[in-house]
Amino acid sequence: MAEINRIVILTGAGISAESGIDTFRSAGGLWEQHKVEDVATPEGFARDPDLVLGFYDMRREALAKVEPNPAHRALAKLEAEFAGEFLLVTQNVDDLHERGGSRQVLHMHGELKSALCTSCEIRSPWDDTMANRPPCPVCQAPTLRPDVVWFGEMPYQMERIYGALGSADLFVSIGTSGAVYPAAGFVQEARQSGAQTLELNLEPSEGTHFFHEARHGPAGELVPRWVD
Ligand code: BJW
Repeated sequence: MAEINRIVILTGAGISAESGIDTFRSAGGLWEQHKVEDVATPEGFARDPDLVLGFYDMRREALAKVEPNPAHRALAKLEAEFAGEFLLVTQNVDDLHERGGSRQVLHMHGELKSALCTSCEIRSPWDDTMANRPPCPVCQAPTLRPDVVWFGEMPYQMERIYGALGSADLFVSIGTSGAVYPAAGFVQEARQSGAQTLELNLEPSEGTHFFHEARHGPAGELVPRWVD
């Protein structure tokens, strides 16, 4: 293989599964427990904000009880040791990459621990006081929402991501079903630009045939083995 100078990694819910965070589409996953149109669309939030806020409160409480696993730590080690350009893009709203030691993480679907004001568009931390549903700390409007990307909304920092995919030598997708766009299309974007592409997932994803190579098994085993 040619020399690798630029790596883009994409992670999904599967990388946090062994830490004890529910994935979305597995049996018993979040979309079996909740209707996606009720809790992960702007229309659902407009209809019943309390239901949606409760769903994200529950996810935040679950996050407080878990720890990063060897897959998160292996990616932090790769970032620290790799001399070239490295971009870690996650679809996850948890903070397990950061707690596992990653320094730069691009959260394309937002973050559980962040609030977004729909009036002034300022972000603020989602801390314990938020259980009382306070107004925006900056403009005082009662218009705070979870700072996450729902269906029909534009994921964050797409220009930066497509820029990195356009010059990547290696694209690695970890723990994602390939069911949600635009992330599901990153492999084709990277391939078109000449990158080698690798899938590391429990099972073949929906887009597994787009990858040059696919390895299947638990991320907690596959990722450290690949990094070492
Ligand atoms: C393990 C494991 C272990 C288990 N080890 N692996 C075509 C083009 C563009 C858009 C569309 C399109 N067709 C339709 C759309 C619209 C829509 C979409 O994709 N719909 C699909 C259902 C078809 N997309 C959107 O609306 C997006 N916005 C958008 O497209 O804007 C316009 C635009 C166009 C073009 C360019 C740019 C913009 C927004 C999508 C927002 C998704 N939001 C959510 C919720 C976020 C907040 C929250 O967390 O609550 O994001 S939905 C949910 O799915 C969440 C996830 O990030 C996302 C992906 O899920 P993920 O991570 O893949 O999880 P799972 O459960 O699906 O898979 C887990 C995998 O892990 C499985 O394969 C397991 O096997 C594996 N696994 N254990 C390794 N131990």
